Amino acid sequence: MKKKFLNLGKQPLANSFLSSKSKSSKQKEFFYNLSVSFDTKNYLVSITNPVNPKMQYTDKYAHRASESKTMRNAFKKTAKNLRDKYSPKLIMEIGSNDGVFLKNFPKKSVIAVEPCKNLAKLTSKKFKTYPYFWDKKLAKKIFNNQKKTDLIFSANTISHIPNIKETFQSIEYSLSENGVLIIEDPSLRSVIKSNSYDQFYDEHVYVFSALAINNIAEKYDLKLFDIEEVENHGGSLRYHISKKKSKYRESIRLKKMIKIEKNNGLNNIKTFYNFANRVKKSKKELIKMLKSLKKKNKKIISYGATYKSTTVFNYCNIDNKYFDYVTDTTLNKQGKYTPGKHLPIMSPEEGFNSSVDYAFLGAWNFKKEILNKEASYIKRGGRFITHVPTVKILKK
Ligand code: DWN
Repeated sequence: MKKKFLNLGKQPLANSFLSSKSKSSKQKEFFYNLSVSFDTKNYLVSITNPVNPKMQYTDKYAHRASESKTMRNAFKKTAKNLRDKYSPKLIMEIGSNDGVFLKNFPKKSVIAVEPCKNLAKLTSKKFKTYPYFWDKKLAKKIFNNQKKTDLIFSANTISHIPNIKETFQSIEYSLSENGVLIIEDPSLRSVIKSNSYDQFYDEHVYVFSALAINNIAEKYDLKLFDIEEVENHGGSLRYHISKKKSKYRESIRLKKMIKIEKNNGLNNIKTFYNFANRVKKSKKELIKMLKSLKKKNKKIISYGATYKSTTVFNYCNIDNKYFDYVTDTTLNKQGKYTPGKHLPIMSPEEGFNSSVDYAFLGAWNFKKEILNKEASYIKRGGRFITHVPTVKILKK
């Protein structure tokens, strides 16, 4: 039974960055009601009413996974680890974005699946790319006449697909006998622990836990046999899944993780009601802090036009009363406006200058990288604000 525990109000699509033309157009921006539920039977946390993926993964998809050094390095390391551990001959990635992971493998041994046509166009110059949504039809198209794959990788994508049944059935069809599916997504335990409610937005239909993935895999000819905790995106889990009859056995670290999650109450609705109370408190504290800084005439901007920020800005009602603009390194976000609150986005070269007193860390998941990069800003007295895990001004 699904129980709703968090209401984040009316939200626009996180990828719906507006051009000046669309901002001034009479056509109304699309908003939906963002609430989050917990399934008391399989422990799956999901958005209560997901949006149609065709509205989300268009040829105007803005996010480029290669944009941070942290992620470029993380994907390189993951590719090496997977090569060493599984020696795959054929690797398929579901949601290959700009190819940041697959570029670490020989071109001929990879298959990319990417429904956003602009991204698929980018990678099709480098390797075989299917510009479609991952479903049964596509799995049959790829694997009807060819050997099944021994490694399917999918980072920050499986959590984005509402139809979990078809997703897993199509994976089951595509995997070889001892083939392995690797899923990596933000972990529910990290989200709860760090109060990062902005991990909930239209694209994050699910925030997975080991408990939930274990229950889901069980329903198909699949089993979760191993798990890794990784730092990516504020704390993620990397799930290792195979066919039920594969040679792989359940690892000790998986048993430990299941125990830890139970101890942290990820199988108990009360945990989520408590989380929802902390989210409300976080909103109040952030607004209080921003109001007090504006009273002192401080200039505040936001650093990183993240999809996560869409949730924060629209839930906390943060507009140009508080933030002058947002800076982002992604070329195709620059010159546009943030979804819902319409804050202008500019390049760091243009906007991150000596006039800035405070910068809200929209990309808090890259705190280390950003604080390193912006050491001179901090040295001259500029400060970063974060809401994760609590609302505060970072000293250094
Ligand atoms: O799951 C998803 C994650 C992985 O990526 C997608 N649904 C969409 C997207 O979400 P996000 O926008 O919240 O992800 P990031 O990776 O936190 O976005 C960081 C943004 O900040 C990028 O637009 C790049 C920008 N950035 C910057 O301007 N300066 C990043 C760094 C590190 C910087 O120094």
